[in-house]
Amino acid sequence: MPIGDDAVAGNGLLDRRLFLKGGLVGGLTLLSASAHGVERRDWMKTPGSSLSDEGIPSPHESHVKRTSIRTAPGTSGSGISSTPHEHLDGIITPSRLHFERHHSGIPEIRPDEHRLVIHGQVERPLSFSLDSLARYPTVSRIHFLECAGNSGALLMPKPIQGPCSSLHGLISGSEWGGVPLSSLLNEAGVKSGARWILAEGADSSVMSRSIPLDKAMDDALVALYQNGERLRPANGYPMRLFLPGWEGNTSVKWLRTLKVVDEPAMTRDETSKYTDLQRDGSSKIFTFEMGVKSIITKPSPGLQLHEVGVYPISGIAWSGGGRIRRVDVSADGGRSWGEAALDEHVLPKSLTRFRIPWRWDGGPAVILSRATDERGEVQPTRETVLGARSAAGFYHNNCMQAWRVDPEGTITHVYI
Ligand SMILES: Nc1nc2c(c(=O)[nH]1)N[C@H]1C(S)=C(S)[C@@H](COP(=O)(O)O)O[C@H]1N2
Ligand SMILES: [Mo]
Repeated sequence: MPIGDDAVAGNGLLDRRLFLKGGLVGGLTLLSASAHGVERRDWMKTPGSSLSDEGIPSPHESHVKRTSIRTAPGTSGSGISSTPHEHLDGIITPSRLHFERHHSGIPEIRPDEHRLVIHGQVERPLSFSLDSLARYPTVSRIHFLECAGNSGALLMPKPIQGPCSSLHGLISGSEWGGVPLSSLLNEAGVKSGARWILAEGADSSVMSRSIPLDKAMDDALVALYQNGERLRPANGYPMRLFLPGWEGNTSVKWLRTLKVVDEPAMTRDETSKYTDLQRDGSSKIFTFEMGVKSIITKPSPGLQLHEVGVYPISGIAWSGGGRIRRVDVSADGGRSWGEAALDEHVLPKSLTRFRIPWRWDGGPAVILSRATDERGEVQPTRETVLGARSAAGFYHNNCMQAWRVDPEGTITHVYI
């Protein structure tokens, strides 16, 4: 193994192409002389269990669950649950592990009684049942959904310790299927002069957001499907607005009305919440697009390195502005960088999986990743993000995340 020659950056980062050549961890998987593993195990000696009408994960994977469930005092349904990225791979989050954010729990909607109404400044107000909506031309697209509060903990004065999901679990990736909103708006006939749409959900918080008409006519969907099946109740059943690349809050779940209007309605979730407080006391408002960002999911806190040797570093990168162009990784706290390999599916406004091999020599290391999107936007440092912001703000943080690997192989969250 010509590891010395294959170094691309300091402290053991190796050429991403080594993964393609194979043989990197050969020493671990060499078949021993006793050929352990070839003998017939007990599960080969009797027929297996029966068929079932629903697939469930192996009981040996039962620890892979949504994590960090936190609710507002006095409620059981207003809060968050997080995607366990430290246990996942690829770019699609299984629906059962998609993060949740509810402002007043999950409504139990009877689909045959639910309607989507488009009204306000339109030529023809329309009301859709689930069945009538399903007859419109449908598309499916792979996109991330990220809460604006994701990674907000990194703006706290001291690094908060916890698994990757407790810091960055409010992002997930899915294939979303549904009707382009533009076709419904065209049918309703938007009157000239109208510029915004007020979207309202059917939960008891009646969550509402004002959406610029341009976005609604661009790539917005009324989503009915997630990862090939009907939306799950937690994610908006029977229908939700889905705005690719924009803060999760704008993707109004349990969508019931779209009112075409002249001006934003200045709802609670676009004034007192989801705005970015600045040091001078002003607030940035309507900062919809999620910035270019990446996190290393493996190795990460809670996972443990054992013997010295080669490990894959792997993570996810995404940008609300389009495709990921490249991801660089450092194993020496940002002094030197090596370019990671990107998995085959590099899609706009979608999670992109990156990987790079790393030879851990048993010494301390600080690993971090830095994404660049197709517009050339580069993931910023924590200092840059903090910039002019008030310390009280925590939304829309896309700063780089550093993990420290100590000589015992345990991993902690550090600021660099
Ligand atoms: N009606 C309604 N829509 C909503 C919410 C809500 O509480 N009610 N939460 C919003 C927030 S803050 C986010 S981040 C996303 C979360 O979507 P998910 O639960 O499917 O992950 O839904 C958004 N849409
Ligand atoms: Mo959110």
